[in-house]
Amino acid sequence: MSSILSSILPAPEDPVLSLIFGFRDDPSPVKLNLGAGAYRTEEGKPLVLDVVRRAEQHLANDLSKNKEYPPFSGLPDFNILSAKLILGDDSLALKEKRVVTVQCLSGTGSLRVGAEFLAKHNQQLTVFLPIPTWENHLSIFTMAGLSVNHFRYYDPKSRGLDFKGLLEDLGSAPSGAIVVLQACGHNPTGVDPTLEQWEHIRQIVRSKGLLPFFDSAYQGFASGSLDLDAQAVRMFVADGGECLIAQSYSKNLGLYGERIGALNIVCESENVARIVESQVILVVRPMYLCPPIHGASIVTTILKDSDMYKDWTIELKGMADRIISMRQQLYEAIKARGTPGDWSHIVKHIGMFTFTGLNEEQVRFIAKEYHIYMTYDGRISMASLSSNTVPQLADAIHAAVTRISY
Ligand code: KET
Repeated sequence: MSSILSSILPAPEDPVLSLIFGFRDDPSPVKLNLGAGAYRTEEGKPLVLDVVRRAEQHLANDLSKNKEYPPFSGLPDFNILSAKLILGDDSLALKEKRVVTVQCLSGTGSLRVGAEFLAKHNQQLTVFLPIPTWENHLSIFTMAGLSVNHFRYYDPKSRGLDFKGLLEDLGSAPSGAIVVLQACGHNPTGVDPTLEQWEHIRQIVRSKGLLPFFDSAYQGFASGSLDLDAQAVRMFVADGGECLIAQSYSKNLGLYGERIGALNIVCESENVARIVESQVILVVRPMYLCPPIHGASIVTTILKDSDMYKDWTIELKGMADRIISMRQQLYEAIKARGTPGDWSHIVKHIGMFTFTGLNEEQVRFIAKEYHIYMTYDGRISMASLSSNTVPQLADAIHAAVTRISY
């Protein structure tokens, strides 16, 4: 009998997986994984937020809850509360019922549903991604059938924003093209535009008739404030134009494995929104019928209850502040070692990640000699560091920079 499956070629080696395997197979007791974008406590452990535990207990005790299918677009209360969280309680677009919100499988699922919807309905099938960006963006938009183009974002020299390059590239994008913008805490660089720069970006996006698609994976995780981290999105929504927003609760509520998020599509009128919603459901239904309810029930319980909501904002600020303090500690530890180069970008960057500026050879050296693992582009997750591990990383960076050309 001929085999169909045995002739399949293996997938190309994934750099992230080889990093994970390298870490897994390293027998060193001091090994440290800074590659994964997941929050860790000072003790290096995953964190389940207290408020999440309370919400789960509340749900377990509520015997009126059942396990019926939700609507294709997810739990209605979850959708309304999520839209308010990103757009603000007093959002005019929400009052005018111009926003379609669909509960999706976290940020990734929201991006994918949005990309599939656009591939079917947008006239212009080109999407512009920042250089660099979260590597999964490329696969998500390509697999949905859109053709991917890029715009300049990060300047390796200044380790900051290539603002001029960004404006030039968006300025020459074809009208109707989709532009992916990370709402805050840019992954992998840690570099966000200032509010003033966002305003320029907004003007160019609107004057060229581009369609902004925000990826909001880190709301509250960057500055510690849910409202401050939503400012860029709200600026675009306030001008009355169209946009898409993919929301994730993986990081800000630590619900990584619950796969809970939402896609918001801001339309020009209530009528258009109704039609858009009917079409988004046609994307969702043949893919997974409807989303799972547990994660959405946790989020809804917290967003509905003012005490729980308040407690969440305190825990969230605690996580963001710990990350910010890791930045300061790492910067000072590197400075104390007299490591060559300017390392101030570590404290200037924001959010979960920092682009250290280390090259691939240095990253491999650090893994081999210091048992610290990061992605080959030199990205480290600040959220996986602790006061105990900062000296180990500072030693490793110092050795890599002084021994291998920088
Ligand atoms: N957008 C960005 C920018 C992002 O960094 C992630 C995850 C996501 C969306 C999707 O997350 P979700 O859990 O689907 O809501 N980033 C981390 C996860 C990963 O790639 O493994 C990371 O970069 O490490």
